[in-house]
Amino acid sequence: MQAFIGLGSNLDQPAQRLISALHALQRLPGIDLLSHSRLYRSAPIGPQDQPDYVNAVARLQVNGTPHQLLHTLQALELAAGRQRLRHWGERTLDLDILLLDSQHIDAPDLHVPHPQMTCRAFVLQPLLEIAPGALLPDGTALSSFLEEVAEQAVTPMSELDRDALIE
Ligand code: PH2
Ligand code: MG
Ligand code: MG
Repeated sequence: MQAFIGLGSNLDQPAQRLISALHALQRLPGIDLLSHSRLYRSAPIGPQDQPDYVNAVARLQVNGTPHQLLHTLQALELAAGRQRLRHWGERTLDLDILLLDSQHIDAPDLHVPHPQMTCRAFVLQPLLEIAPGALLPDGTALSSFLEEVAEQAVTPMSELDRDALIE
C-alpha cells in the first residue's frame, strides 16, 4: 500500500530528528521511501508556550497492514525519546499516518485519513509539494483546503537553515 506520513518535531534539534527519522524509515524492511518534502517551520497549533515545529511529509511504499505500520511508527517515536507530555504539546518526534491509498479506517487507535489533516497548513503544504493532485478517499482534492488554512504561516527552511541545524 502507499502511505503518506506526517513528520513533526519541536524538541532537541527538530530538523535533525526529521532527517534521522527519514533515514530510519528508509532502512526498515518492508518500507520504501518514495519521496519526501522539504522541511517546513511553523508556529505551534495548540498550546502557544512551546517552540516552533519543523514538519515534513513522506510518501512510502509499505508491505503489511495499517496497524503494522502504526506500530512501526510508534516504535520510531519511542526510540526518539518520545514522551506523552500534554495534548498537542511539545514532542521530539511525531509520525502520523495521513493517508493509506484511498482507505478509510476508524479503529480506536487509528483514524485514516488523519482527522485534522485538512485544517493544518503544516500538513497540507508539504503534502501538496510532493503530491499536488492528492485526494481524500471521497475524491475531494486536498488542494481545495489550502485557502482555509492560508492564515497559518508555514515556511520552507532554506538549505542554509537546515545545514545550520544539522551541524
Ligand atoms: N503537532 C501537534 C500539535 N501542534 N503544530 C505544528 N505547527 N506542527 C505540528 O506538527 C504540531 C502542532 C500535535 O501532533
Ligand atoms: Mg501523532
Ligand atoms: Mg501530530
